[in-house]
This record gives sequence, C-alpha cells and structure tokens, in this order.
Amino acid sequence: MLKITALTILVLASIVGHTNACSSCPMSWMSLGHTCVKLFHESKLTFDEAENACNTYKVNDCDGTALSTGHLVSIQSQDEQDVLVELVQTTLSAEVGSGWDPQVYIGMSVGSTNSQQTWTDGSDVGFTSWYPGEPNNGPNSRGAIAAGSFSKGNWADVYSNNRFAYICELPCLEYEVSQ
Ligand SMILES: [Ca+2]
Repeated sequence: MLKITALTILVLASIVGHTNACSSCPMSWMSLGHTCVKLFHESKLTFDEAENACNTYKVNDCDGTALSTGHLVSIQSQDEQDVLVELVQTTLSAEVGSGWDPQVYIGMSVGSTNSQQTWTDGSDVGFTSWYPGEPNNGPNSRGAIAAGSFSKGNWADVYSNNRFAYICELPCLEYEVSQ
C-alpha cells in the first residue's frame, strides 16, 4: 500500500511546481501562503518608519539586483488574518490585554475618505477585517491589528505617529530548475 507521508507530499508538490506554502523563506521568517512574514517587536516604530524598515529587506537575484522589496504585510484572506493574529497574540502574549492592545502595524493606509484604502505593497484591497465602526480616525490614518481580547485581532485605524510593533512581508523564493 502506498503510504503518503508529509515528505512525499512535499516532494510531489515540488515536482508539480504548485505548492500552497512557501518553500523557501529567509531564516526566522514564517511562510504565509506564497509569501514570507516576520513580526518585529523589539523596537516600536511609526507607520512610515515601519514601512521603511520593511523596504530594507529585499529579494535579490544572483547578481545582487533587487527583484522585489519587502513591505508591511498585506492581508488577502481570513486564513492569512487568522495566522497573523495568532502570531501576534502568541509572540506578544504578555502585552495582550482586555482592550485593543497590542496593536501591530499592517500595510493598510486610509486616504482622505474611509473608502480610500490601499496596501503599501500595491496589492488590491479585497479582504478587510475592520473592527465594527473602524476606520474612524479621519483622513490619512493607518491600519493595525488590534490583538487584545476585546478586539480579537480585528483592525483598528490609528494615527500614523503611534509607535507599534509591525509585520513585514517578502515574496517567497521559489526556484525552478530546468535541465
Ligand atoms: Ca480607529
């Protein structure tokens, strides 16, 4: 009888070339769908500082040419949302309170009206997970996962000069070798 193991599935998936999970994230980065993410929490930054910090991570080709640049994370589905909320609540468990804290920047920018929502990586805004009543901080606010037990990881908009932990996202490195 054919015994299907996780390794078998991995090998088969890599032969077919379609995997659901990223196969090669930089060390200390976590696979999230077709991307890699990392929660930075040792220093708290403003939104712009956090996006700039994410921009310093790049995927380079063999010549060192930047193929892609990191950004604050964009969230495309409930699955991704759930994984990120768990990451935040687990990593920052000592900061999880009964209200909204901790709040952690994601790449969401709210423009001059609440309906003008963009991701810093330029991806389309489809999925959102705003806490009911959010965004409510007026023009040019920024989005954060609000991980406290009250808000349960739904998003709140905040003023961009708030200093928070943040999550960066990088494209996954997938290699195709042809003979
Ligand atoms: Ca708000």
